[in-house]
Amino acid sequence: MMVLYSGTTCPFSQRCRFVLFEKGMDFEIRDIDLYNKPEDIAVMNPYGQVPILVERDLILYESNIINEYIDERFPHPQLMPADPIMRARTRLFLYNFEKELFVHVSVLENRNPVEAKAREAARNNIRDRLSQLAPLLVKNKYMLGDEFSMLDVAIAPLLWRLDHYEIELPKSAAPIQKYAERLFSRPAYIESLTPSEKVMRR
Ligand SMILES: N[C@@H](CCC(=O)N[C@@H](CS)C(=O)NCC(=O)O)C(=O)O
Repeated sequence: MMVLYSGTTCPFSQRCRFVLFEKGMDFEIRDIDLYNKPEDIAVMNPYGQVPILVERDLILYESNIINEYIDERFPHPQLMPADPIMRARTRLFLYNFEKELFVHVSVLENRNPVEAKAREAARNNIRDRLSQLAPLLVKNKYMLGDEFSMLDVAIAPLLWRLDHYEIELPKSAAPIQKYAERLFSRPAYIESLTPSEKVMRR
């Protein structure tokens, strides 16, 4: 059985919980206290971070890598596009998300004190980048069109945390809010939430 080591408020861990519940297979989630990390975390992941997925002698870290593995291991419903060109584009998009959005999420998630100025810059960057994505979601139901995909999984935990991070989107980003509600109403999304995440959003 797959075991996911997960942070109860970690957006990257939530991505993996979301995929596990979408697939509806057997797995175990082990909550890790990030303020008091068990020693085996550093043994399994040289960067000392969660999420980590363990299946027999396979140990994986990095949420997107874990999620692609789960998607290939349990192909239904398929979350990466079947077509190689679309799959490559999706990977590129995932990479862009990390470089342009989640690098700033990591600043806001940092447990060591980060300067207020740096936190404010992170919030502004996230707000601006999300606003740029809004036009895409006027006509698209999901990031890639009609089909729910790994891109939606990757971004959902950030959209859930906007209030929590004190990020206010401009009115022009209304399509993002509607899109977010669509993601949040998925049964697997609701199941993926920990009690600490449930209270992040009013
Ligand atoms: N790029 C990683 C980021 C994971 C990450 O930043 N995890 C944080 C919690 S949200 C963590 O484990 N922090 C513990 C630490 O750095 O000591 C991924 O996608 O999995």
